[in-house]
Parts: sequence; C-alpha cells; structure tokens
Amino acid sequence: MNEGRNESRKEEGAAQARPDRKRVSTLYDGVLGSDRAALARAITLIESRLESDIDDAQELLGRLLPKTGQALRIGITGVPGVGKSTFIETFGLHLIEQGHRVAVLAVDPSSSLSGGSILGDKARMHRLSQRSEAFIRPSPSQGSLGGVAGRTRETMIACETAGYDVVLVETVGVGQSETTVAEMVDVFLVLMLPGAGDELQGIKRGVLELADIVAVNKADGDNKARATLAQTEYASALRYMGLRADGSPRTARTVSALTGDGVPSLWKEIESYAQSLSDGAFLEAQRRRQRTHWLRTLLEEALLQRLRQDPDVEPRLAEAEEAVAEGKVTPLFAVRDILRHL
Ligand SMILES: Nc1nc2c(ncn2[C@@H]2O[C@H](COP(=O)(O)OP(=O)(O)O)[C@@H](O)[C@H]2O)c(=O)[nH]1
Ligand SMILES: [Mg+2]
Repeated sequence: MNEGRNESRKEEGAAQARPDRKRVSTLYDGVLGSDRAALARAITLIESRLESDIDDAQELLGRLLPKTGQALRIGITGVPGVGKSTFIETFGLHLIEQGHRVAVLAVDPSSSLSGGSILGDKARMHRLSQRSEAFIRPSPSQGSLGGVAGRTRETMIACETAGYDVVLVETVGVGQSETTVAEMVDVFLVLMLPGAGDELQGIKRGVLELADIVAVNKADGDNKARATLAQTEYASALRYMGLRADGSPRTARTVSALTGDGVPSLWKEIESYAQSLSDGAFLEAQRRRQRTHWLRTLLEEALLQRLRQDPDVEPRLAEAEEAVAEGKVTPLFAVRDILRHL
C-alpha cells in the first residue's frame, strides 16, 4: 500500500515529499503527550482538504489508530434550544468530578450558519471550557468537509489518543446528522423538551428509534410535572422500538441541565450500560459493524467523487442521458456502459 502511495507521489513531481515525517512525528508526540495545542493542530490537519495535508493526516491517523478504543463515545442530539450546550457543560463537569477527561466535538450544521448560536454555546460551556480536563472543538465551517459528519470519526481518534476517555459528540436533529452520529458512538442520548405530545409526531420518531436513552430536559420549576409526563410517554413509545445492543430495553428519564438534577444518575446508567456492552462483547461487535459501515460510506463517497471527476464520464453521461431520454437505451444499459469506462 505504502509503495503505491510512493509511486503516485513520484508522479506528482518535485513537490514536498509526503507524508512529511517530521511534521507527523511532532504532532504524534504532542497528541500522545496530551498537548492541547498539538491536538488542536492535529485536528486542523485531519479536517484539511488540501491535497498536501491529506497524506500527512493519513500517516498520523495510521499511527494513532492502534492506540484508540479505550474511550467511551457518547452521541447527544436534540432540537435547537433543548439544552444540549447547557447539558454538556453540566454533564462534562460532573464527569471531570468523577475523574474523567472529556472531549466535546460538535457536528452541528446549524451553528456554523448563525454566529449567535456559536457565541451562545461558548457562553453556556464557559466553565467546562476553562477546565484543563476538557477539550472542546466547535464544528468545522459548513461545507468544508463534505458529508454530514466530515472528519468527526477521525477527530475522535485524535482525542482518544490524547487521553480523553469520554468523547461527547453533539449534533442537532437536522437531516441525516443524527443517524451519522449514532453510527459512530457507543451510546446515543436524545434530549427532549417537556411536552411529549407534540414531539412524538413527525421526524422525531426517527430520532427516537436511534436513542439508547431519552432524557427529557428542563425538568425543573414549573416544567417538572410536564417533564415527568413526557418521560412516561417516551418510555411507553420506546417499548416498541426494539432493544439496545446488549439486549436491554431503551429508557426514558428526566434531567435538568440547569440545576444538575438527574445528571449523576444518568451518568450511572450510561456507565452501567457501557459496562454491560463490554462485558458481553457487544461493544466490540457494535464497533466492528460501525467501522465496516464507515468503510462503505467512505467508499461510496470516493466512488461518486471519482465518477464526477472522471473526464471520460462527462461526455458519456451526456450522451447516455440523451439516449435514455429518447428511449433508445434503458437506463440500466447506460449505467453499465458508463461503469465499464470508469
Ligand atoms: N429551565 C431550564 N432551562 C434550560 C435547561 N437547559 C437549558 N436551558 C435553557 O434553554 C436555552 C437553550 O439552551 P442551549 O443549551 O443553548 O440549547 P441547545 O441549542 O440545545 O444547545 C437556554 O436559554 C438555556 O438556559 C434546563 O435544564 N432547565
Ligand atoms: Mg447549543
């Protein structure tokens, strides 16, 4: 494999030799040494689309990969305003109290659209961001990475090897992002607002199907009773949504990100679920399946890209479209013809 890469590099001519081993080694040592600045630079490299960076990033990830797998990966989703940022602050601080180191990654296509939301998030996670045991990486700017989650999986690898033993991946329930995130974490937590009646409708059912745990947030003050009612409704809805990876039922509970009520017991549940996953070898099975899924996703993306960039394909595609439109050939025939030339 490496030889193949060397060959293609030779063809590129006299540019800087890739991978740049010195740069990669410096980043590797920094990340393994839990140097935050090095971790941040490593992630920037991983997210880069510059051709010259991609080889270095792959080299770095290849070296880091064998050192991963120890962290617990938790996905957190919910509609804007449900309290994700507030929850992550409270939850993250609780985890640190318990002796953990926490990385927070955001897959949030909406926050890059409105600067306001990023500023709000910063304020809401202020105390967490001040802690040396926490590392918070805001979402990369939109469209810079391709795909819903861009390089979040790879970023997770870097965070784990830097010693963060709990990785929180935050996403907004928009489009496909929650499915993508559910495919890269061990435990998927869905935050809901009090007032289940309205929420059980529409697209949120789909989100519910991904949930290992539903937490109705804002269970404080006047909202408490409504939150408890919502919890009961979610609990009964979850009964029809199959079992978790270890065969246990999905659960619903209430929390208050504001007061911290319910946060310690939620963490206890996550811990015991994670324990059950690894005791029964379900964790490794799930991760194996997720890695395979990721391979296929990347392969599909890469194939599509090759198809779009292939200079032979474009004229053929135009011809094929014409022929298919006129009913001269079947679409299937045209597809096979194009693929033969790829
Ligand atoms: N009463 C109450 N308000 C909350 C709670 N969690 C978040 N909020 C408020 O809900 C609003 C949205 O919270 P935020 O964390 O930014 O939500 P996000 O958009 O999901 O990240 C803010 O005004 C928070 O102060 C909670 O547990 N109880
Ligand atoms: Mg937020």
